[in-house]
Amino acid sequence: MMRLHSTVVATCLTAVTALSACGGSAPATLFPSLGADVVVFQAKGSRFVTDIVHVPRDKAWTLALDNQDGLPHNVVILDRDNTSVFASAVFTGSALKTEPAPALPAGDYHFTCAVHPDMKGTLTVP
Ligand SMILES: [Cu+2]
Repeated sequence: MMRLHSTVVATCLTAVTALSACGGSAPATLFPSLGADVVVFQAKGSRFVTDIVHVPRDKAWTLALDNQDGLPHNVVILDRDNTSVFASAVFTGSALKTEPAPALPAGDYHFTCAVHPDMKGTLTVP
């Protein structure tokens, strides 16, 4: 667990450095420097700004949570049956953290925040 934590922090520092290089603003094309397998979830004002998210099928990917609130958020992905298939680490913003996410079979999913169940979004795997 300690090793995973260090990896997340190191990745985060890289992301923050990349952000600074971009002038700190978040353009429509989010964080191109993060890599092709990165899917960004942006939380602001206790809602997911990115409330419709697409993830590639049957392929491991990287979840990036851009938490712009001074509140703890995470991303919990649930399948059709409301079964949690993945929950990312909870952290307080403003910060951006990435972590590995598992390959998902095709289907319709939704996501929420473990701390704020009112935060909702739709995730599709084509
Ligand atoms: Cu939250």
